[in-house]
Amino acid sequence: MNDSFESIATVLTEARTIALASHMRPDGDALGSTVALALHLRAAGKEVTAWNEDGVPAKFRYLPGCEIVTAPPGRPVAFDVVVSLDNASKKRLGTVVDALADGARWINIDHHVSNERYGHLNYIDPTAPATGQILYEYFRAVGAIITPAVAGNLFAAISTDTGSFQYRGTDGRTFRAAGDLVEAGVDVAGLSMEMYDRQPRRRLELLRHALNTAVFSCGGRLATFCLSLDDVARLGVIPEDNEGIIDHLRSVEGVIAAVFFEELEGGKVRVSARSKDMRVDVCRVCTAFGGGGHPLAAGARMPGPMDSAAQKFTAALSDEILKHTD
Ligand SMILES: [Mn+2]
Repeated sequence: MNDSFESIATVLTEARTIALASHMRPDGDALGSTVALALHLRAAGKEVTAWNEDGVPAKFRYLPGCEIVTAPPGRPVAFDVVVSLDNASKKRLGTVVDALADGARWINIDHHVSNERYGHLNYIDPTAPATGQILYEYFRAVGAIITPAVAGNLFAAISTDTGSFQYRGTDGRTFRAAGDLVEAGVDVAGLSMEMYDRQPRRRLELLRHALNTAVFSCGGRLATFCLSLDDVARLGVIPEDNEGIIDHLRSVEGVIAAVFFEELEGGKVRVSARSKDMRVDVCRVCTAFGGGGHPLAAGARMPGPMDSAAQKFTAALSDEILKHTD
């Protein structure tokens, strides 16, 4: 099913101009993977362009070499090859898609089980805990030199996508990669400080609000939280502050699934869902609403208003919980 690392390497070697792209509202895995591959391809003499709809949010500026990633231009540009990273479907690239002229060969490297295999070459490994893990294995397979900067980006990608090496899917393979990356020059304490111990104060205000307004239902097994545009304005939060807030609800004893509903400009509602029980598959529920992701971490965008979206999603997820747990 997957194309080989060798065939991917061949296509990249033959290309002169290469564009890298990852999903909108990027996380550490999307950006760390993008920057790592960009540095590798630049060192190989390629003309590399790396885009994300949101550029590099401030909280990820610690990624070494991240200034290589910019927001896309408003008109299409032609490339020999496009590499899409950590991105389950083309539409999740957002405005980056409009900046990519037709005619490029697409390489799709990802670990989302819901990946739509939209590349000419696809390498999808849902057993990998992060796209950064796949890239690490790719670099090893093709004999690439892993510089300290590449190692830092891959380590950050794996660390953030595994909840700092805690989530299911974190196994010996993950730690072997991490150990190897540390030996390649990662400053673990320094990088971890940047990733986890430099939260802006306004994020704490958001957390305070979330804890004050969270709703527990389904016999305490489901925790939900809504963030309206009014809340966003009042608290002064920006989209990148939202990541990880849901984990505080998920971490409560007895809670099996947690959901975060966020009202977006334009009337849509962004849904982020987490589960900590393999029997409760939030990807299945999100897919029913046009989204996707992983069994234990998934998302969707639903039509508003927020109250009705939250009600519909909560009902579907409650069904999933009641059907599969006792
Ligand atoms: Mn990922």
